[in-house]
Amino acid sequence: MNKYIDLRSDTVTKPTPEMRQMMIEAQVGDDVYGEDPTVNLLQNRVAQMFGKEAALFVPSGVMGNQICIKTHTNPGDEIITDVDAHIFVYENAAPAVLSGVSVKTLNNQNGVITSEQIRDAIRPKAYYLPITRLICLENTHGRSGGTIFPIEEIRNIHNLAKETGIKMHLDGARLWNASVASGISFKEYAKYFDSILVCLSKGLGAPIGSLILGDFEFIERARVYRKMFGGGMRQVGILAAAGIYAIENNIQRLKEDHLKAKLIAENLQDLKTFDINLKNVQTNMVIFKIVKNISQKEVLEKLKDNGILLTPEYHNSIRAVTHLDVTFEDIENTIRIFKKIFN
Ligand code: TLP
Repeated sequence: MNKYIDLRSDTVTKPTPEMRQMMIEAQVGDDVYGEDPTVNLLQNRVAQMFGKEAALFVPSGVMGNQICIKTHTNPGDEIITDVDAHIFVYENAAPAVLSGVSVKTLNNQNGVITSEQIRDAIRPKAYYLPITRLICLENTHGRSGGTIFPIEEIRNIHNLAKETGIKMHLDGARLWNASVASGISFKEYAKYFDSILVCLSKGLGAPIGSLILGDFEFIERARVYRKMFGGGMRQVGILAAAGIYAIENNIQRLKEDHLKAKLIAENLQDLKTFDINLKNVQTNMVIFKIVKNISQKEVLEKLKDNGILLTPEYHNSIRAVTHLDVTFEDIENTIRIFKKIFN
């Protein structure tokens, strides 16, 4: 079988032999009793990296986001996020189903919503209005092509949140990428949020696993909802070990993924079939907007026939994501094949 160059997502990476070795050697215990030493080690390490009191290992990014929303809110509350946020678009309306909250969505510019927009969106206090309880930001922002949320605007939003008593959650599935690209530390990003989700199973190359971060009290309450949502896991140190390997070895190398995305974008920007916004290529994604009379489906099929996999995106676009399992040679081939098929 021919190997595809799989640029659909950084979630497609497979654990390396070194990572698997750490998984084999992991010490384990029953994590529902809090007795898995490897899970505890991972949680402590990541909490420290982000300057937070505590962390909780969860199976997926979606579960982590939804546990945080549940922990922050009461049924009938409202949360604010942007119209393209993963929490709103790709999580099966879970805030409505699992937390009973409404989602007020704001238009974004390259993934950014501003403190002014949010101020306008906060509900006044009246018994017949939902209570605005939580602001959710996403960094990097997936649907904008991995763009970095500017720290200045995070600070402005944080000030507004403090002033109005509203909590802040960060979907930081790819916060690693934002930090490596911007040079802003995890701690600096983290200090503005009451809860943070980070994923080990994206650019860091672990097969599974995310963590939520917050203060002790928040994480203790979150633990209840992790169990309620079916996320209580047992001898899961074998998975946490992959996470420890990932944070020890695969963070700084994200720079390479970012370089690969830039190479794709810069080399293909002259093709007339697509419009690529180079300014938005800030981390490991490239969005190709189709501007010629060819359907998204046809573009994806042609690429697949030539051994390249990409995903459809909204606004008649397609998305390429670079990651650990694509080599520089794969990138060269991708550029060559694009140039061969499209003009
Ligand atoms: N994103 C996936 C798809 O669901 C779109 C991808 O391929 O990019 N937050 C963000 C910002 C994400 O991009 C994702 C996954 C999640 C949360 C959910 O993580 P998982 O898949 O672990 O539940």
